[in-house]
Amino acid sequence: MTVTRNNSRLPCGSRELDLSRTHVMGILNITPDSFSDGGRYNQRDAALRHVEQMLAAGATLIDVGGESTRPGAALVSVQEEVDRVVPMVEAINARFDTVISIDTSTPEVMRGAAAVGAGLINDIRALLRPGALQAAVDTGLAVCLMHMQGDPQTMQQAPVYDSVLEEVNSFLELRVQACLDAGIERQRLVLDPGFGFGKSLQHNLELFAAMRRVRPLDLPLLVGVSRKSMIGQALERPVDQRLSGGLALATLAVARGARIIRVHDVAETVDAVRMTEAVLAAE
Ligand code: 9MG
Repeated sequence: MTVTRNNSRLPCGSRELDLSRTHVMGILNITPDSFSDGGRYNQRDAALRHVEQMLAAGATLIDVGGESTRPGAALVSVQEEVDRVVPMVEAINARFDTVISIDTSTPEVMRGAAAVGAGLINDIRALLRPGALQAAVDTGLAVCLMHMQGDPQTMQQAPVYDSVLEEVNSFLELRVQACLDAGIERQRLVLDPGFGFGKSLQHNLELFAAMRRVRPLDLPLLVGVSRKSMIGQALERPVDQRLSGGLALATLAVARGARIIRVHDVAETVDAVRMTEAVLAAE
């Protein structure tokens, strides 16, 4: 099997990612139940310790999110999301030299986080919220455009596709074109098939198997499957027993050319990614 290694670089604000190798993105959720041992300052210290551990384990990006994207999750107000995410990005940027990604669809969060050191906008809604596309243009940051059918409140109720691969590709092509038309350079874009976002187990498996053909404009791919229900359903495992399934999928994603793997379990995934790349390099 031949995996094409393109040597492109992804400009992420004042930093850059070398996409000739695979990067592990560590997940940092800043929701009230994430570091619940007291007030906001205690939470910030605990979150920063978590960031430090993920970077020591080999993460090269940290994805900071202030709103849960799990199926059925409640929306938070714009002000609450800004208050959760922006000070955290500022604190990470002051202490660590890493690319900071913001998991948000909210223009105010994009602008606020860009001003204090974020490098990448990771938007599960592909910049479709009013004002989000213009905010991404104005910040000059890299952007990850993800496919989702429906919205997080209802997306898993009864997802239907004629062809999941074709629909994901068509949607991503349209969103890439909207970005290019608005003035976002191709070099700043990353794509994500959106595993678990409005997709049944069968849709997720088909899409994963066909990942090499998710290639509008041959842009780099980000893949997020860590602890997701597709692993739970395939293996009949609760959320705290999905690591092995996640590592298998991370390995398969690297072999299929993914450039960024978004995970909770950084140390284990970094080993799986490095081992896979060592074998691919010897091919
Ligand atoms: C925020 N978030 C949760 N799951 C995700 C996934 O699969 N991809 C991306 N880009 N973001 C995600």
